[in-house]
Amino acid sequence: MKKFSGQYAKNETRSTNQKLIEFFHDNPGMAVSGEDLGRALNISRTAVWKHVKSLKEMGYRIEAVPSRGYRLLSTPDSLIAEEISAGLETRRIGTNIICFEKTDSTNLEATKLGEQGAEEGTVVIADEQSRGKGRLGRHWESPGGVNLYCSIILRPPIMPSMAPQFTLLSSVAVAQAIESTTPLIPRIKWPNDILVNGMKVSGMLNEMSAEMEKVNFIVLGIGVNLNMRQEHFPDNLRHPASSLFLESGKVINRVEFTRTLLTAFDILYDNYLDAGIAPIREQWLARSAFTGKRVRVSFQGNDTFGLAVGIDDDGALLLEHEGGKVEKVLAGDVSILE
Ligand code: BT5
Repeated sequence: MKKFSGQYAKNETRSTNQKLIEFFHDNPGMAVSGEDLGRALNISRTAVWKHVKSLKEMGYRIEAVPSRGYRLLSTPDSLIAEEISAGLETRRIGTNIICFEKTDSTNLEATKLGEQGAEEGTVVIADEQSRGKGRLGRHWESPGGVNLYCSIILRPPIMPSMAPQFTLLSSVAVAQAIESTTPLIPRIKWPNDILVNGMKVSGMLNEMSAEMEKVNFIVLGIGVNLNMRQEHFPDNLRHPASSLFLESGKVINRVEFTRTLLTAFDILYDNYLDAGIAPIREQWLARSAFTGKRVRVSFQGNDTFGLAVGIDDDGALLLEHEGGKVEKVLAGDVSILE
């Protein structure tokens, strides 16, 4: 598993590459002399040249303008911690970003980090996963170079029974990120899917380490199909699936999408800590794929039918049976009947 360099993105240990990227981002389109860069970064001109070379190897296009210095022409759309952090103005989420070129599962990596005491808001991202996890032991297709696979570590002061609320929070964050980066209209399907035009483009896996009365940490795994093409999808998926590229016809900039998602998440989490789940639940309901529809909920081989009337504050589905009795459903897969 190869970890991209410069994993600590926004703290005291910011690497020189990170500072250089931020400098270029702060001076868009301008040629900056090696001397000025050296002074700003407190390194020699030779060191500047070496760092520019290393950024070029990471996929940055930087031209040397004779007698004027270096100018950034374009940034790579690689999920590199430094690039995601540049311009990311979040309070908690993404203060520490760790990117892998390839790993088994970002949720497994994040769990290991959580056990080692990683700070709240740590984000683990992979370009490719060899054992991407869905719920209930299912597999998440995770080809390299096209999508986003990320896991966020949270340490909220809540009881373990409230942890499913965070699936609501991530669903709303993903939906908002799709709304701000594409013209598409995302719909949320309980408990953990985001649909576009009825097809699954994103799934979430919410895992937790807890004691009886205390959450140690939560790992929120989020997979979003950004630029996946038809040939990346196997034939045997449970639900029709697609990607934002296939639905919008436009290539999605992965770095920009990731920044947008982390920012949306950060704001919602802040909101949650201040005001609880109620405002997030409202935003979830406004995007619900099936409120008011008849649905089937399958769980462990049993099917329950009813009218989906909403969700409660714990993130449970509210299913109304004939006769008006409302049942709280905590887990399962929903299909819309009709
Ligand atoms: C999910 O499970 O939807 C949770 C997916 C979570 C993935 C993220 S990626 C980052 C983080 N690290 C991980 O290891 N996991 C998380 P579930 O509702 O059980 O749906 C899984 C089912 O969706 C599979 O059985 C397939 O039928 C289908 N599927 C698999 N890959 C897919 C994909 N890329 N797009 C759409 N559907 C997919």
